[in-house]
Amino acid sequence: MSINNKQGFSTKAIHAGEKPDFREGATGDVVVPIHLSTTFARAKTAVPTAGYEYTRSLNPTRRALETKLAALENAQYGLAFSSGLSAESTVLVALLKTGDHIIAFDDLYGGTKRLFNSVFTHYATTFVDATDAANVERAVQPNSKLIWIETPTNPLLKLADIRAIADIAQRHNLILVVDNTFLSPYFQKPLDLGADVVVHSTTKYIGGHSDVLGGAVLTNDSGLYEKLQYHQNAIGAVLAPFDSYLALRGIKTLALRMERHAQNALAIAQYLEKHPKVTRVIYPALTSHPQYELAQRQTTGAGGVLSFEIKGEISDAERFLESLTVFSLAESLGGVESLIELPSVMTHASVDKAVREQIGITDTLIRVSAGVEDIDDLIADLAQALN
Ligand code: P1T
Repeated sequence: MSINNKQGFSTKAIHAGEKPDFREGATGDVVVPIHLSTTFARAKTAVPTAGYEYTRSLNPTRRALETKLAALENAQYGLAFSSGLSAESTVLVALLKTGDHIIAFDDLYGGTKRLFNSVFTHYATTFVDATDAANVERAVQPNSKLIWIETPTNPLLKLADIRAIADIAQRHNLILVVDNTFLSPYFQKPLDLGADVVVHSTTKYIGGHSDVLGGAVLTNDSGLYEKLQYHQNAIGAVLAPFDSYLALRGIKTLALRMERHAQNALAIAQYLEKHPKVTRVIYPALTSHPQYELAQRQTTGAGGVLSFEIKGEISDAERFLESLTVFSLAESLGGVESLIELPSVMTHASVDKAVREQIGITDTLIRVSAGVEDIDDLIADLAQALN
């Protein structure tokens, strides 16, 4: 992968991986073509053409996306997958063996928790409150191999100190994996802070338009990359060429979108904080967030997701959600349109109720993904539904 890490974020977002091809017979496309061919012919039996043999192993459109994503995360290596969960599964298969121990943040996307609890049961996972890095170190066992965190977490926007946890990982020879879906590389670069592997659901901010599922894995470690790339091909949960194109198209405006998402999220958080029917607002850019200082230090912006609780019962939360007209009541996040959901019933229904309550996902906790619409329309919609 040829990556110029001296360029600015948006320059890389637009140009990395998409150099016009001026070789004889090429057309100089400014946008990388969608290479739909599943197989690539060769002139000499032993020599694949330009390294391409079969699309599961390597595809030019997917490779352009992998190069672009790597450039944005300051990584040497990138791999693209068919979904965030298939990216995560490939990491877990590639880097661990039966009996290995994982230390994971106790607040994670419900589907990620389900992988640890119900799919990768041949590994042992200890869930800890990683807002305090000491809890991570206390959970280390002789068979520990990997630490898995999201920061901010889904849906409680708790933060983990990536640098502090990277130091723990290094001391104990563990691999630190950070799910950077919520902030995207525009607001946070975990590899620069000492993480070994970054994973993404590119379905969210990277795709940005709620029209393409995808996942990615980024690293600077050639040994880890070799194992990951081997398993990307061996398992085969790769991103399709057309979907790679959609993700490439989305990324070009990532910086513009993230600025607006964060601006809208802050305005919504500030509005809700003053509303008498709202009991709690969680957003890392609010000074009321318990880890406001860490957010300021570790990230360059708080992203587009916030959570809040309204007064009353679950039925009040449902009535509020069903009264909205600009926000869509839907799972997912990171698209240009504002989405809102009830984690206890929707995204985190697969987490046991007792565990949900212990970590703070109450029945009336509502998660907002602020889109890039006009803020006055978003606030007016929240106001009418609250009233
Ligand atoms: O949906 P998929 O592309 O497979 O990505 C899974 C995933 C991984 N990591 C995080 C932090 C996520 O938020 C997700 C998916 N999350 C939702 C669908 C959601 O509504 O929270």
